[in-house]
Amino acid sequence: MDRNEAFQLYRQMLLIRRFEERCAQLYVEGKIGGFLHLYIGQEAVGVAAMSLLRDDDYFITSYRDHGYALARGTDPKPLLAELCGKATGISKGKGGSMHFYDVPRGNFGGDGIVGGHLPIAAGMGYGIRLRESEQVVLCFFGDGAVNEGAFHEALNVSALWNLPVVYIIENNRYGMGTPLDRASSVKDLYQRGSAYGISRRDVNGMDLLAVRQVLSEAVDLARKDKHPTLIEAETYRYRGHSMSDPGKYRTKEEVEEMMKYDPIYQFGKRLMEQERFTQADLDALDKQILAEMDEAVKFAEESPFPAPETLYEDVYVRSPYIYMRAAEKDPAWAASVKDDHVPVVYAPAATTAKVGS
Ligand SMILES: Cc1ncc(C[n+]2csc(CCOP(=O)(O)OP(=O)(O)O)c2C)c(N)n1
Ligand SMILES: [Mg+2]
Repeated sequence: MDRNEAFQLYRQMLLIRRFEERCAQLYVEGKIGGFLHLYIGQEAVGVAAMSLLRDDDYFITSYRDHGYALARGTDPKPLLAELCGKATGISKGKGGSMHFYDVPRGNFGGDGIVGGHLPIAAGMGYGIRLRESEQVVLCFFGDGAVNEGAFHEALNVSALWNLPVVYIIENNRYGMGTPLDRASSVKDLYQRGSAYGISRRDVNGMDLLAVRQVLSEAVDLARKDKHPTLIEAETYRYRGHSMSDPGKYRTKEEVEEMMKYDPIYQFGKRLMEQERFTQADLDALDKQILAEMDEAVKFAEESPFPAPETLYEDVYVRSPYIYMRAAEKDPAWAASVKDDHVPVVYAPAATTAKVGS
């Protein structure tokens, strides 16, 4: 790897770390609402993965989604604005932390339903097969998702139809407060790929170069031979599941022990041992990133909230249906749906049906 490339990878990991540290601060200040799941500790996986993608490739992930967007090159400003619910956000301030989307960069988003996006990844892979292009899909999820039916459905069709999807389990040892050994009968999660006859690999998710090596083989297999792979990256999250997690299910000692394998520290140390960079180079970069974060915070804070009348825009179905009596009385809603063609089946029934009936 040339010096510049190594520097960029280090930079992206540090950018994610500093970005999310600011997020945690803004959350405590009440400037970020809703849920906030931090990726701190897991940066090597997302950064290694994104470094292998071509511009026209796709990825999709769970709610712990900030790191991939940053590593894929989305500007931190609209990402931070999204977290603050501002109109300048990447999802117009309506998605928040769990729903960063950037389709021009192949980012099909964060998804709040555990395992829910795996069949979508298979569908994206199927689309690639239909178009006969050479794109690939990376699909990231946690160790908690492997016990969802959606995981098995997605792997089965991906194997059956030869879909170019790389499924990446980020095993951070916990699904919320439940340790893996209380949730999974098989502890080596990558072995689950054997049930579907697909390639499978285990990798140290704290080691950027190891992840890159293993993923690069999987991406090649998907691109050239249209074969899916299941990868298990063993990693660790330093922070709670989300900001509201008191973390009582693990000890402080365990977290501190894992921090010794910190992916940013380890990669930086390696670069310095190879005499490619000095501590002063890395410190200067850190300073630069912190300044970039200040600018992003300023941008987010100065941006407006979305106008109330945009509430009904960018939703999948705007048409009236029986549980939207309140909305129907709202003139803003009426104005926003005036051009909708309401399919007959969705037209409000002349009924007195009650919510929940
Ligand atoms: C279908 C479904 N069940 C339960 C939840 C609640 N929930 C949110 S995150 C989570 C834990 C998932 O853990 P894991 O897949 O390991 O991902 P991690 O948070 O560790 O990245 C659970 C159970 C959900 N969002 N969706
Ligand atoms: Mg987990």
